[in-house]
Formats: sequence, structure tokens, C-alpha cells
Amino acid sequence: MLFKRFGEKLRSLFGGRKIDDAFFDELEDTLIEGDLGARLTDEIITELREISRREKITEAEDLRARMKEILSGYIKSYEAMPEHGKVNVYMILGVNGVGKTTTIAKMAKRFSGEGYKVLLAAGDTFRAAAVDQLDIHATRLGMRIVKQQMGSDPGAVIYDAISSAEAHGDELILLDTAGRMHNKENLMKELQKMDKVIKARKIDDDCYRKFIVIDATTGQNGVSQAMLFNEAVKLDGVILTKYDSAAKGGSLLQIGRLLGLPVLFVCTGEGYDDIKPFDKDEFLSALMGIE
Ligand SMILES: Nc1nc2c(ncn2[C@@H]2O[C@H](COP(=O)(O)OP(=O)(O)O)[C@@H](O)[C@H]2O)c(=O)[nH]1
Ligand SMILES: [Mg+2]
Repeated sequence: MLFKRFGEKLRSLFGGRKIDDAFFDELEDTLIEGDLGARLTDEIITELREISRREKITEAEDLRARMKEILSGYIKSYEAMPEHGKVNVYMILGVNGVGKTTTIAKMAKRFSGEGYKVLLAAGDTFRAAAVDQLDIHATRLGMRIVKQQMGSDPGAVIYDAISSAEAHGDELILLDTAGRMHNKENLMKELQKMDKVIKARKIDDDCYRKFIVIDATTGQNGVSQAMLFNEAVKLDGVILTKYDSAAKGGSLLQIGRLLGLPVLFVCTGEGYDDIKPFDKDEFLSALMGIE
């Protein structure tokens, strides 16, 4: 469902009608369609029923703000602030095609604009095109990149990148990773190996972060992806991409609620500047069709 249509649907649902069973049934269908999942939908409906009974609320309109409050408790924003004068590593994870490499280029531009010395690391060695793609961004943005040949050990790439950052005084390594390998187990093992290499290099705990990129158009799938990667390497947060196209917002709420992961950036296009920090209030207002 289109994000806008979802908001419009919620807006009309909460506008000018009495609260009854039909209202809750429609709300339930709408939340499921909007990718909030059975568990969250159930939780929200139960809580709203309870509030309306307890506070004798009879107009749907008067529940709108209460629902926003409930949703607001599900997600947090994450402010990324790499430490100056140290080597910070941001590992960017996610399945193929979600927008990892593109997002890394956007983050590189953004953080270097904020005064950080940024280094790109081409950790997706599974596909030749992946290294080239990051390389092209590095050239365009005038950034340094550490890369190896396709098929080489991504653990060695990040090992080299850390040495290079130390030698050049780079403060933030943005590490690209593979989103697909011969099978899921291989991929997870590979990611865990990189994680071990980074930890063994004694990067400060506060300076090492793992973010998953979730494609806003994939809905429920995004939730399973976040669970899978979180199990393999404990995640620190989420970056939402493709929020410009047929975006569904509900999956982000599920990831926040079920995994407790905060949201770092939202990306809304293919350009370098199509990225901005997650604004919870703006997100929830858009989701609920509140002007
Ligand atoms: N519309 C839109 N497209 C995006 C966005 N982020 C990435 N893409 C596109 O998604 C495709 C896959 O991106 P890529 O960075 O190669 O994904 P990766 O496989 O995860 O590294 C490319 O065509 C990107 O231009 C976004 O925020 N909005
Ligand atoms: Mg890529």
C-alpha cells in the first residue's frame, strides 16, 4: 500500500465517526495492510479499546492522538556522532539491492561535510560490480577507498582499511558488505568474521556500529531481515531507504518494537543528498495522515 494512501486511510478512519466494533475492525485491517504485523496490530487495538472504555471516549477523533502516542513508544531516533580523533567503523549491512552502497556514498558526503575524515571500505567482495560501484562513488566524491579484488576475504579488506585509517588519520570508515552469498549461512559467517576482525583491532566499543539498511518498499520482509542480521551480528540501528517510492512505514515500527532498534537515517532518492536524519514526529504524522 502506498504510504500516502495508508495515511489518508487512517485520517478518514479517525475522522468524524463514533467508536464501535466496525471502527476497530477497519482499523485492524488498515494496520495489517500497512505492514504493522499481527502482533503490533493486536497490541494497538487492545490498548485503544481499553483507553476508550476507561476514559469513556466515544469519538474516533479523540483516539487519534492516543494512537500516535502508542506508536511513538515503538521507535526512537539514533543520532550518529562518530568520535573525532579516533577510528570509527560503521558497518553497513543488508540484503542485496536494499541500497547499502548508495547509502554509504550519501553518508560519506554527509559526514565529510560535517568535518569528519571519511574512508570507504569495499567489503562486498562477492560481486565484482560491487567494488566498482563503490569505487565510482569514491572518485566522484573525492574520497579515499580501500579495496581488494573480487573474491578476496572481506575480513582482510577491513583489516587493511583500519591500518590505512590509522596511518592517514581517517576518523570514519564506512564499510560496505555483501548482501548475498552462496547461501544465507555463508553470508552470516562472513559477516561474523568481519565483526571479529574489527573487534580484534581494538576499535573503541563506542566507535564501532552496525546498521542495517531496510528497503521501505519490502514491508514484512524487512522485519525478517532485521531479525536475521541482528542474530548474526548485534545491530545498533536501522537506515530506511526508498522512502520516496511506494513506501510502507509499518515495518519500521515493527523493527523498533520487536527488536528495539533505533532509526538513523531515512533516504528518499538516488541522489547524494537524498538522506536525512530520522524525524520521529514527522514520520508518525505522515504515517497517520496528520497534517
Ligand atoms: N528511489 C530510491 N532508490 C534508491 C534509494 N537508495 C538506493 N536506491 C537504488 O536502489 C538500487 C540498489 O542500490 P545499491 O546501493 O546498489 O544496493 P545494495 O545492493 O544494497 O548495495 C540502486 O538502483 C539505487 O540507486 C532510495 O533511497 N530511493
Ligand atoms: Mg552494494
